[in-house]
Amino acid sequence: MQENFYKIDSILSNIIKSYPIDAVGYVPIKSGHINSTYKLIGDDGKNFLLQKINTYVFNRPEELMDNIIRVTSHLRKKIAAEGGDPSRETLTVVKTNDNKNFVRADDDTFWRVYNFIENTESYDKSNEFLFKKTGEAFGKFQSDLSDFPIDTLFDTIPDFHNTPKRFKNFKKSVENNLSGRKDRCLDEVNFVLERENICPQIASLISEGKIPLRVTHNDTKLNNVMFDKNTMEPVCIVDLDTVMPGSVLYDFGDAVRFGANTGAEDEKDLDKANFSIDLFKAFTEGYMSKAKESLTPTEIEMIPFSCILMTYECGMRFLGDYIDGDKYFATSYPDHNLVRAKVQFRLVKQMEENLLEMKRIVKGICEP
Ligand code: GN1
Ligand code: MG
Repeated sequence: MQENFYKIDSILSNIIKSYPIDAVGYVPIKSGHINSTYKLIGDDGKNFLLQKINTYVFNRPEELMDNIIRVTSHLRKKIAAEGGDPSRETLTVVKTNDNKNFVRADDDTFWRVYNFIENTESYDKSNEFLFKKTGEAFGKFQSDLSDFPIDTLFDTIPDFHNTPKRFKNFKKSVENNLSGRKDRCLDEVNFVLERENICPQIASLISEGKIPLRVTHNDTKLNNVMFDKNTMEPVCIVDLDTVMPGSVLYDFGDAVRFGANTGAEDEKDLDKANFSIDLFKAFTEGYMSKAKESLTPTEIEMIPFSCILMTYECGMRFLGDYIDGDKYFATSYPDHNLVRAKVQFRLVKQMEENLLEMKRIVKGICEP
């Protein structure tokens, strides 16, 4: 059955004319806080995904596309060798009529098109089944890329998960108080400042060479995994914009931040947003079943802490953006970033209380 769609407007039509695509309409896809995404409805039943890249956030879009092409080519070979379907199990960038991977429009906006992966769905709300499968998907992603030549990747957003640097920027935001909102979130500001000592704990392991740089996804949210609607198996990991050299701890910690939360990332009723140790266990089991062999003992040891740090870092980014006046993350209402930050800090607190149990679980799974 054909879904309801809008007629292609002049802006989109101006982009689509650079592609060998005939679209009869589009459906806006509203997940994601950064880019704008549209499903293009093809006149012959073949659909596409069109995205306008936010160049305030991604100011080197050519490099970003180069990373995506390299990583998806590598994955395509792995998937084919395992007898999988590369056109479904990783993203396929559609070339323009003059064989480019993107379009830069006259107004300097930057666009790209992917094949649409049919009969799949992503989830914003976690459960143990989905989250264990998500762990398997990201574990496999990590292990499929473990032999990727990391030096060929651009650092498209330098210091993306450099928490000490994020902390410095946060302090600047508080000092400048551009929005004048600082007084409305003093408790949350103090929550961040009190934890300065945790900021360098992963960054220093990297700079001291105690943990390796790997190809990391850097945005391992549950809703960046597409599941087959019929089999409920994970099919494809999407949103490869932040694929860069990084630590596996970023990917593990960020996945738990989002998926081990019993509520939404922006849950207004804080009582509903709780860290679930069962969800943490489910993800760890799934992830380790695919990636355990490729991790070092130090990485494994730091996994529980990484969840605290990545959740804290994300909360600090939401709060910093709230104080800056919502310049970075898309928001739907004035306090949206503050609500997001409050959820993250509640999770941080609960993870701190559960740290010993998290360590016990990781140990049980990795050293049975
Ligand atoms: C942003 O747009 P989206 O949802 O893919 C952000 C991530 C955050 C995430 C929080 C480039 O990702 O770092 O963790 O929001 N992406 C960028 O939901 O900053
Ligand atoms: Mg993203």
